[in-house]
Amino acid sequence: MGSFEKAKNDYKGIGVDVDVALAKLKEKPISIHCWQGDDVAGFDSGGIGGGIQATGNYPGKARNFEELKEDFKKACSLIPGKKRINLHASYSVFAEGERPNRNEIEYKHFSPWADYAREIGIGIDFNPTCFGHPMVKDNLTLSSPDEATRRFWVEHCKRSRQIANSIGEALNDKVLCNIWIPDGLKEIPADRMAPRMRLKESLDEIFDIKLANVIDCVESKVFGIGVESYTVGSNEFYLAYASGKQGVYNLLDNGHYHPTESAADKIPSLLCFFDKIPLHITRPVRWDSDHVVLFDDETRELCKEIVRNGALDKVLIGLDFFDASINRIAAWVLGTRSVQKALLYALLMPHDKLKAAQDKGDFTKMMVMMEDIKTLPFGDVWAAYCESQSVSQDGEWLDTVLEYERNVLSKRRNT
Ligand code: RNT
Ligand code: ZN
Repeated sequence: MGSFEKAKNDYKGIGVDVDVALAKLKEKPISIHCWQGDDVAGFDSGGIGGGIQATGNYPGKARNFEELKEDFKKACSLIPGKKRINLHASYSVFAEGERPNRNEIEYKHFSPWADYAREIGIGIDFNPTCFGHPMVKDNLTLSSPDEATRRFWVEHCKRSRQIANSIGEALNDKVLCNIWIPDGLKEIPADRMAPRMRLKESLDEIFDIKLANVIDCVESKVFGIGVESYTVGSNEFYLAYASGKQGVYNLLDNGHYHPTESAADKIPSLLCFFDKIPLHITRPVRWDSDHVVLFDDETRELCKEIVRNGALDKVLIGLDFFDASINRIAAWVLGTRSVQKALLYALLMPHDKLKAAQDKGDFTKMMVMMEDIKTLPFGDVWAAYCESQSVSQDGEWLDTVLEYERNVLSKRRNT
């Protein structure tokens, strides 16, 4: 018996059908963030900011549209399953001599991305970019007391939704459009409510019209660098907003909660009320540091909650990390494969049996079963999946990335 056949038998022994698990895994798209490829720099020369930071200076980052596309494609070739690319509005593609401001962008600045996505057979998701721009005043955008500033960002977000809608139309798909803003204060505020009322007003205007190809969502945060004392778009603010606003969803980013909070636990809570949960999977190390996602306990817990609640179609999985200290293509590949492994791990659990043990109050059995699963031959199933998807195995794909580094990345100057 081959090792995969033996693994299948072992999982059958606990009541799990490996083929069913693999069939589900290969249909689940992961939205891979374009911004790992260039440390969130973007093409409109805004750069990063807004309380987030990419640390490190590993050479060879993508400097333009062509390079980012090439790098992303290389990463995709090493990742099994369905993929999407998550774009930020700062990745607009404009003609020589043209430089649209963020409140002037149009679909034409993103149609080259739609062509690319079609060419490599993936979907697109979208985000307005409300950071890294001179119109961010005192770390405020949609909640700014300065009306010109607030209007600028409202216009940017409105246009971003329209662009997302046109991308959806072009690709015959639904595009997730996520609003995250950096707004907050470094110091203890004198007024915590007025900025939130202004944010609410801005959002109401932005979401004023329904767009057929867009899934709208808002992303909260706990704090950012330089904005440690107050975040306008807090968890409670956005959760309440999304509950009251038809068609707007609450995005969970597991880096945006207090370190002892479980982001996984939030998934079944929201599933009681929402038919969709957009999710950013990241790895916060002590703070919202956005390290590369690993096949670790936190990622597994997130995926268990998705799978055991039958929510593979409801939870829209995206990645959100930006590590500039390692090969950026390896970061993409490792982070995405880690999430896929965690999904597979969760798909290979006998959830009905575990739930039954819980309901019967048989916590001994529940605990022992959960522990026994950990030593089953998971790696053999993952290896069989990679083979069936014609992508390199663990232990092999890094060589391909390093060859690309030698031939392509190392030739890039000034990065
Ligand atoms: C920031 C949010 C947000 C960004 C990206 C670049 O804390 O997580 O999602 O990381 O939009
Ligand atoms: Zn995020």
